[in-house]
Amino acid sequence: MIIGNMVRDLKSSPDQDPALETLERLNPNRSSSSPSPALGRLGHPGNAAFLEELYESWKTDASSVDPTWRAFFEGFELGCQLRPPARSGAATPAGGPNPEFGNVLPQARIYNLLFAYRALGHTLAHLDPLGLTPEENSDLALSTFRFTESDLDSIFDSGTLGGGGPRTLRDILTYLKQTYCDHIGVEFMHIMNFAIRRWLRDRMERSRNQPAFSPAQQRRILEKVIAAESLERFLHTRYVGQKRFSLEGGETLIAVLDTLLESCPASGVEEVVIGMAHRGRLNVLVNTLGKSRRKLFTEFHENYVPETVLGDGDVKYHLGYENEVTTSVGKKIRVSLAPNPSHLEAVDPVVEGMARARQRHRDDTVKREKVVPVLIHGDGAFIGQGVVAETLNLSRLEGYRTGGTIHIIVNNQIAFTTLAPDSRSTRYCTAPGKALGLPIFHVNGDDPLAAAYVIQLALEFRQKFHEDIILDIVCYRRHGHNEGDEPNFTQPTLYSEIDAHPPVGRLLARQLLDSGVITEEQIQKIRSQIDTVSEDALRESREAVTKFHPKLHPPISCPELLKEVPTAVPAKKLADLGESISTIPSDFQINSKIRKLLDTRKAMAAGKAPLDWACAEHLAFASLLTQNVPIRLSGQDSRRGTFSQRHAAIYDLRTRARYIPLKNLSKNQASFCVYNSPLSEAAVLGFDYGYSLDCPEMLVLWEAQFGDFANGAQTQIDQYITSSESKWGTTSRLTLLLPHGYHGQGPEHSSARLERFLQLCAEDNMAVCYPTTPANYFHLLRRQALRKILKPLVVMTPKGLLRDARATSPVTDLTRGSFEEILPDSDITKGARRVILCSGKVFYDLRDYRTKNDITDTAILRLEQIYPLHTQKLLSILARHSPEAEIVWCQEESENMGAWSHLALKLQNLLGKKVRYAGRDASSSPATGSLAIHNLEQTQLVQEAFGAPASAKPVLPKTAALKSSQPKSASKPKRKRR
Ligand SMILES: Cc1ncc(C[n+]2csc(CCOP(=O)(O)OP(=O)(O)O)c2C)c(N)n1
Ligand SMILES: [Mg+2]
Repeated sequence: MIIGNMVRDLKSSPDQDPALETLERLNPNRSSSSPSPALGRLGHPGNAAFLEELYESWKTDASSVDPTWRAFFEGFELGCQLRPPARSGAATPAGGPNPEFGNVLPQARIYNLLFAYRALGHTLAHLDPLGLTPEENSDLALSTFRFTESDLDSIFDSGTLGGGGPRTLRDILTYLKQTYCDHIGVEFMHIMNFAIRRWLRDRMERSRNQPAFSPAQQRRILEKVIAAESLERFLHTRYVGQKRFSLEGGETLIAVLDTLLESCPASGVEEVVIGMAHRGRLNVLVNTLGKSRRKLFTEFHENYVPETVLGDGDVKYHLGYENEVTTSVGKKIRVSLAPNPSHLEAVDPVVEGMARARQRHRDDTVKREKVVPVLIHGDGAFIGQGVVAETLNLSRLEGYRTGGTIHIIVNNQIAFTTLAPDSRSTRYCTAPGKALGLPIFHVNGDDPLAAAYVIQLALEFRQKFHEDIILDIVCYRRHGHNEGDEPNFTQPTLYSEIDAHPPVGRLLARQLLDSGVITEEQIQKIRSQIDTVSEDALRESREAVTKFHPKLHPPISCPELLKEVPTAVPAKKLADLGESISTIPSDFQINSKIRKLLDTRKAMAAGKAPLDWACAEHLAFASLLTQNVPIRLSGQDSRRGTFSQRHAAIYDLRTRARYIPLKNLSKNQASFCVYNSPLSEAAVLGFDYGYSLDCPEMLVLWEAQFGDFANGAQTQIDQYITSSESKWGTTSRLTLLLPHGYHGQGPEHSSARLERFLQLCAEDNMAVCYPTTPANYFHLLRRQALRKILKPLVVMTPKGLLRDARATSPVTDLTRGSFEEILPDSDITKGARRVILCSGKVFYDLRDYRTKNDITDTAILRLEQIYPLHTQKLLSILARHSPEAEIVWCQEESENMGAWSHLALKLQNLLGKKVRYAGRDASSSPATGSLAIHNLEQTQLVQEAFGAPASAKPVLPKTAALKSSQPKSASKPKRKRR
């Protein structure tokens, strides 16, 4: 019955974890996903009896129960025998006894104590180099567990603590404090996976979270800290006032990264991909990646002109770098630092994509243990930027996993001039990691050995569980935000403390001197060696710089962008591919509508029915895959397609087993990866961009649900996709599929903001296309995959046209020709007296109007590629028509949107005459919410393109309403359709 009571005690506690503590002990092999039958029973009323049965059995024959039960009963008996005396009336410290523990046996309260320290010990940890000893946490006070000082020498079963066994309460507390309240504070009890929690607990308690480096390792760690300090000091004195975003106060980072690289060979890691922001970047480049000091100092010189970047270049603390680093045991580790823009944390998903691509190249797509992504964050940015949460959310998803990222936060406890109370609503800046159930280690930045210990543990954890982990280095910032910034304006008291605080290198040197690990002479030698290297490099860089002659580079241009790429596919091949993409295993039961769709696809590919968009896309993909071009397509609901058009994945009706025809074309085909992405734009687009950088052989496509949602990833578009070639010389063939087109569905579903992409076009940085036929889309996709040059492609893709009979192609258009940047008019081929230029969907409305109204003097040309504009082709097509022909630009987007503002001046300069605009008026929101108004507007703009007189235009209800509300005195009423 005693045991029965105890289980009841445990169950009666509102805090279930002490019970879990017991349960964990009872069966350490239990994982959260597969509860053991025995523990399953413990959750039921019969569990006390069950325990007693076991207890009896153990008493009769100890070997009749498994070893963990044996340990439990031994401990339990011990606990009962050594039951402490009843409580005296000792005074209770702050917080007072927890009434919940009123009737709980002392041994059970010990388990509660263990649990409490594991969960909350970090609140007492000494984490802040500038801070005082943390205050008492009443939740951890002895009295809370109904113990007093007089219990300290009583012996209890110490549960799972460091291997368990009997210990005095005093020893238990010391053990817990050393492990959880010293220079490492750890949050891990929120992790719901028991196996992980247990592993962490045992790993930490075994070592009491105390580093145990050999003397040589300790000296190496000190050397790294000194190297970090000395580089900063050198730059500070030689380049006074120049921005470098000093690492001072956080130099421990360099020791941590070194320890990480040193630990790689034994963990099977061959490559590390790092993403980081400004802070300490120069230091990481030199002291981690081995970039030469000479090169760095050269970049500081005022005459410096980037050698490798053709265009505008970027500031030195944004540049990327890649190198092979040799560890102390002579093993080589590939280390790269991704270029990053100023926009904090934008680099995160890019690094994840790069890492995944590199894993692919190293044939590491299952365990993902050879390539490790490392993201270094600032405290302000980690909690503040949404892309952090988006990136964390990618970490366990099939299409985006990288086997675990090591996050390191250089937590200098300030963001520019902003302190934590204005920066976050959480205790720690690491809080986003908690949502994912990640282990979070906070470490005092003044203890590089502790931080190095944690990074070793982090790598071990990552390699074992393939999950993200966070190391938060709590440090400070020695100077202002940058070196020209005066921190005393805003943080005078903090900075007087920082001014008085000894550098971390000095503290560690003192510690190692005291423990006899190093001598003063050795330390001096390290310092002087590093300084000599810097001095030599400075001299060399000054010599190198005299050879620089600043000159302006011509803009990048890429005439190949307009070169024809053969993309046709023979009819027989298409028919065969059509067969493959519509064949499903015989034991698959599929939806009858899908069956019909596949049959239609087969007929289309065989030339028996006109091709639609989805079929053309499938055939483009299939033909590329069988030409050995791998494809990755990711986006929200991309497997089916937002408009239920693609159906790249087919599901069995009974089992939901998935079949992807494009993966099953032939034995030797390239891989086809299609993923439904999470509901994120910034992280997913960033990821796919990063992937495309390091997988240039692959056609990587990112698809927006509707084109306008791409603006959630505007940072990735502005800072990476469109400008990275100019800034960093990085190129990519990433393709963006952005559903676009006005169908009267309202402001939010009409526009992919074509104008934004066109505004970003310069120096042949990318192609922006708005194809009108499935055939041209087919050729466009193939061109993008097959041509050698790497340029991003932005495609306005259809919505309504997906099922519009007008927008189909004969299969013969796939078997000949190539992508047409400009489609001439196939009906009015010459002599037109008016030429309407347009792009995309509005073409069909224009053509219908012309047919309906029997107009024979107007040609309609389609700019299928708006950038770069094929001006020669355009001029030669226009030359077939009357030289006096009126040229009209017609678009369905509002005047301040679409392609008009990009093209107006360009066309006028090219043609030497004005181009008339026919389209919606400028508007603040892209489209009307009313279908009726949309239809009226659409009719009107088409009429206008054909020169219909203004009086013939229908009067819109909205216009009338606007007019009546205008004050009488208003001059000429402005036409306003929206
Ligand atoms: C998205 C974004 N917003 C604002 C800034 C301007 N900015 C540059 S550094 C910085 C402070 C960053 O603080 P933290 O993340 O703690 O890094 P620290 O500089 O302290 O290392 C700010 C606000 C930026 N670079 N990016
Ligand atoms: Mg900071």
